[in-house]
Amino acid sequence: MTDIKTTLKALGLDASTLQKGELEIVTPVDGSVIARVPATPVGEVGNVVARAQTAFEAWRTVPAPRRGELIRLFGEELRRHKDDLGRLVTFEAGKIFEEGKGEVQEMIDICDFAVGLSRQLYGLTIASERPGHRMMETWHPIGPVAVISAFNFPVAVWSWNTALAIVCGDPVIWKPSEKTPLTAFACAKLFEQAVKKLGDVPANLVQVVVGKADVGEALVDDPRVPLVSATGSCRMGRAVAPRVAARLGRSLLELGGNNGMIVAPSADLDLVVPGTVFSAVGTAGQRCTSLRRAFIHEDVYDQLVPRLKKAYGSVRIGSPLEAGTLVGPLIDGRAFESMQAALDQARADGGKVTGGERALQDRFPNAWYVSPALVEMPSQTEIVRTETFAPILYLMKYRELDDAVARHNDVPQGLSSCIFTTDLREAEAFMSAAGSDTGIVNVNIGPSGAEIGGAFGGEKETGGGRESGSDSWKAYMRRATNTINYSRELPLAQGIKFDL
Ligand code: UN1
Repeated sequence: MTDIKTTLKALGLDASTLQKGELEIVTPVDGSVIARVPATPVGEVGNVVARAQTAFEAWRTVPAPRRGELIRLFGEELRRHKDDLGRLVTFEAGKIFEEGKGEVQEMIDICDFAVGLSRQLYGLTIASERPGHRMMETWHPIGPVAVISAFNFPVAVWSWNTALAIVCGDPVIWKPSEKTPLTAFACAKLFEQAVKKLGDVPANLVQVVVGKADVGEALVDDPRVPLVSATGSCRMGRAVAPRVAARLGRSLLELGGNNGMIVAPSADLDLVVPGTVFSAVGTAGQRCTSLRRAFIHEDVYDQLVPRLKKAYGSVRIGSPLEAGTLVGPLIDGRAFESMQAALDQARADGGKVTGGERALQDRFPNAWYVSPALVEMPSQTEIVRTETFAPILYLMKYRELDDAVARHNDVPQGLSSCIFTTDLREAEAFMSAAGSDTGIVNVNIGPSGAEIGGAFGGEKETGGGRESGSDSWKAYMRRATNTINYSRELPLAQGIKFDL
C-alpha cells in the first residue's frame, strides 16, 4: 500500500516541509506521527479575514455561472485525485479506504450539484398590492464564510459548504479539525489548481487556518465573517453559537446525533441486518449519522438479535488501508476511553454488552481498534440518551409503535432516524408531523450515508442547520426584496394616504 509521503506528493504536498510545526498529526492507523504542522498564530486570523474580504469584493460581481465553472474544474481535480485524497483521509482520519474514496465521491457530487446551482440561484417574483409596481427577491453573496469541520468527515463536509459558498459568491476560511489539517492542505492545493486553470480569479477564495479553539474563536468573533458554518460536537456548537449570536452573525450548525431505528414486526430482516451493520459499525461508529439506538418489536427481537450478533462477529476489524477491512480504528485513545466509560455505565444500568473490547493491540499497540459493541438495554437510560462517538448500538424492545416513536424522540439530539417496516401506515406515521422529530427520516435504509441532493442537518441539539442539497444554498446568500415602481404615481402600501 502506498505510503503517506507518496500520497502527499501525489496531492502536491511536500512531506518534508510538513515536519516543523507544533501540532503533531498522528495517524489513527498505527498511532505514529505522520506530520508536524504549524498552527496559525491567533493574531494572524484578522489578516486572513481581511484577505477574504478583499477576495469577496471581486468575487461577488463575477457572474454565478462563471463561479460555477471554477467548481466544475475543482470537481475535475477531485475526480483525478480521488484515490490519493481518499487514501489521505484514511491515513489522517482512519476510515477505511473504501469510505475515504466515498467521501471524495461525495465532494465530486456536491461539485456537480453546485455547478448546476450556479445557474439556478432563483428568487421569486411577487404580486404587488400597488398598481404599476412589481416585487421580486434577489439573492446576493453574503461575504466570507468560516467553515469549521470535524475529524470524521474531514473533506466532504467542508466541500458541501465550499462548493455552495463559492458559487454563491463567498470566499471560504476553513478551520479543519486540528487532527486533520493535511487533508485540508490537500484540498486547498487541488482548489488552487482549479483556480489556475480558470484564470482571472481573485486570490484567497479558500484559505485554511489551523489550530485549536483560540484560532476558531478569533474567526468566530470576527464581524467581517457573516456566516459561521460549524460541524462537530454539541459542546463545540455551544461554544460557537453564543459567540456568533453575540455579534448578531449567522451560524449554521451541524452537531451531534443520536440516531435511532425502529424495527417493526413486518420489517424485512434481510435488509435490517446489513443496514444496521453498515450504519452502526461503518466509520467505526464515528459518523454524526451513525446508528446508536434500535427499538425492535418484541415479536422479532429474538430473531433479529442473534442475527445481528452473528453479523457483528464476522465483521473484519483491521488496518483501514487493507482491502477487506470493514472496521478501522477509533480516532484516538480518548475515544476509546469514552467508549469504555459508556459501556461501563450501560452495564451498571443493567445492559448486556457483547463486544466492545480493544482489538489488534499486539499489532498496533499505539492505535485504538475495538470490536463494535451491541448492548441489550432494559430501558433508555441516560447513557443511551448520550452520543458516544464509537461503535456502540443499544438494543431495546417495544410493543406499541407510538411508544417506540415517543422513546425514539426522547433524546436531546435530532439528526437522523429510520424505520424498517413494510407496513405503509407505519412508514407514513413515522415520517408524519407526529412521527420522528429528526432532520433526516428514512424508511427501509439506515440513518447514515445520506446523498448530497437532500438538505443535511437536524433539530434540537443537532443545531438546526441545513447543508448540502435542496435549498441549503440560501444560507450562504443574503436576500434582497425589491419593489419597483414603473408607474407615474406613488401609491403607498396598506392604502395609506399621505398627501402633501
Ligand atoms: C458527518 O458525519 O458529519 O450521511 C457527515 C452521512 C454522510 C455524511 C456524514 N453522507 O453519513
